[in-house]
Amino acid sequence: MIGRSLSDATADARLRGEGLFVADVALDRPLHLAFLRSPVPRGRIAALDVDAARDLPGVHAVHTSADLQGLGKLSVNAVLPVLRETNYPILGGPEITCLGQPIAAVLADTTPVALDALEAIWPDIVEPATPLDARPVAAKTWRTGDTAQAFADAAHVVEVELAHPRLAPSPMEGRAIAVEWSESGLTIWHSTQTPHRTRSELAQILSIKPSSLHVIAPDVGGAFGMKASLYPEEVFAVWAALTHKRSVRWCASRGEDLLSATHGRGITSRGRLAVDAQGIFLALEARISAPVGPWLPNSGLIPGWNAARILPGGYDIPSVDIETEVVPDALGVTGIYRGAGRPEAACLMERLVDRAAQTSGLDPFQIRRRNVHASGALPFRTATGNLLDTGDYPDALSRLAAAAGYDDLLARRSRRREDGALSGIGVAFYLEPSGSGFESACVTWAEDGRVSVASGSSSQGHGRETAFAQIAAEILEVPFKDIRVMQGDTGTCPPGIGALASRGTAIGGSAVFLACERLRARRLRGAALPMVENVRYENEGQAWGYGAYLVALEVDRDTGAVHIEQATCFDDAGHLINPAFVEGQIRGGFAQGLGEALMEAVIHDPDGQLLTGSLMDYALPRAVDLPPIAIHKTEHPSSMNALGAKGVGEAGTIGAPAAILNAVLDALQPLGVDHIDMPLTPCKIWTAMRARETT
Ligand code: SMO
Repeated sequence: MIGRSLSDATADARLRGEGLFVADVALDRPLHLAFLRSPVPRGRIAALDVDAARDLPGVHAVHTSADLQGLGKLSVNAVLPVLRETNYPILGGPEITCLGQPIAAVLADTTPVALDALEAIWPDIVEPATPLDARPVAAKTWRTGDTAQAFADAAHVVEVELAHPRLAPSPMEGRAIAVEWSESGLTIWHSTQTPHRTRSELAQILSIKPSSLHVIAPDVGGAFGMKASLYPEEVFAVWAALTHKRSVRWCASRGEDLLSATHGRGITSRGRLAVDAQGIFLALEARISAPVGPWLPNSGLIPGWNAARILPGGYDIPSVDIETEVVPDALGVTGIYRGAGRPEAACLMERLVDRAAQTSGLDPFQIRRRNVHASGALPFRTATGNLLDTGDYPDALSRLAAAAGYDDLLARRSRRREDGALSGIGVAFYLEPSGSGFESACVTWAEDGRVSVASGSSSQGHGRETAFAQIAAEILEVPFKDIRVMQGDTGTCPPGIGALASRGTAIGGSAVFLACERLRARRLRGAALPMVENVRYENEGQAWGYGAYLVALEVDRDTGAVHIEQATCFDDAGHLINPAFVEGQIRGGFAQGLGEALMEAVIHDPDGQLLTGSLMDYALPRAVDLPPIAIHKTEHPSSMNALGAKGVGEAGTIGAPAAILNAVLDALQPLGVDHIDMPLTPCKIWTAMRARETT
């Protein structure tokens, strides 16, 4: 069963509209929730008159920040040293610290009534009392070797500076929470990646017992990092249910999510690479700056950490000097978004490598093969402390070149260029560390031979239930149809961290695997059914997926439009449980990576107003925007977890932007255009071409 491309057993029901999402959960006479949001990034509320709203028929209550004093704070994964505390305001006021921050909340019999009531609230917002505290909230430096000497000795030094726009993760289902109140406790349906964390964080913030909370992540319509942490609006919904002893529901609109759900990326990075006369890398210097809003989601420090510590990627560079800083702004809260710093690390490194290739007169494949860790060099501890576990990096590059037909592509590019076309080829090598820590599984083998697998990991539509059933079917030699997988429910599933950081199969799957192995061993020793095994599994370290992508494209001289003609992926996701799911992850990740490279950007005007408040303005890629994607794989099992799996959920979002960026700049190289920041829209490309033509 392991290694077979079964289709997702849960997909059919969702496709037919038979799924259960938070908006579908039946509640008894719930109060519906709507938030008045700050129209400015920063300010002070001089007056906030809610009486008229409170008096409207159908309005049950209106709350402001004064009602929510003394609550606890969200915990933060301190992957970087934290330099100062941040707050976790549930409702903003009197100080407003962020655009779109909720400053008043209406609870009403229906959503339309709640929304109407917002119109009856008139906030008087004046200049903020204090300026934005722009001191970094976290920072770290990594230094090894004599970087200054290496730069002094270098035959060439190349430099790159990149400004990544902020991106809106935009899962199909927005943020949503439904809270059922009863005397004995709350049942909470939450569209989340981390149901157990929802329970523990709510208990901590609201000072209540975790045992009084039952959290269910039902069908979750995508998340991409945006639903890995609790939002103030969601804490408010639970607080309101407790306060009013009523059930409460909140489902964010698309506009609310674009404005106030976490944004990803937004990082700026600078790098310098020292290269010797043979094109060997000597030293890397990098400076990363990651924006954060006024409060930190659980994983709020991850992007700034990953964007730095994943450098220098898969390359063997003896000296590094890398600094990262996480710096506040008031444009909106940022957090993890599929890739979470990995794409930023890949883009910086891969641009530097292409520049170095140009300067050294080497082919992009040649310079990469010369500088990645040699075959047989892994495991390898990098200067930033990462243990690259398994793989063959030069082999991945060679096999990508062969699979893509690189020599033919080079010949075609030459012909096209002779004809005056702007033809480009881009290559990128990437690393994808998957998460660390624990996940758990409780596997029950019943007397009738059926098996139930309760996992602490959760799913958001990526087929976890099917993959875990494949593991159990393989180890226990039980028919696939006799296996039931439960996840996403704190009432029926053992603890877990959840579905993020490409950890589900590597860690959650390993817990299932080990529980099944123990059951099998007991059975072979003659034990009778029923049997139960509980496993809490902690991996030995991160599994490092990697790969190399190639993109061939043409830029239209007249319009600046990019037409991708070929996309070839070569990935190592370790031991594969379900190859079709792996390819689905790569394809979906590639689509999001293409969106990042070519079209997506959260844009604010100079006053801090959001200009991309709807999907008419924020450009998500559509099916017609995607080229055919050829996916090739290899399997070097990870040594870091029981299954030997590596994450692949983020591969496409890491490899695609770097490869597309390199390909577009390769196409524009004959014009002398050597830098454009993403997204590479026709307008930006056209403007850059024109600037060259007129100078
Ligand atoms: S950005 Mo992912 O959900 O760790």
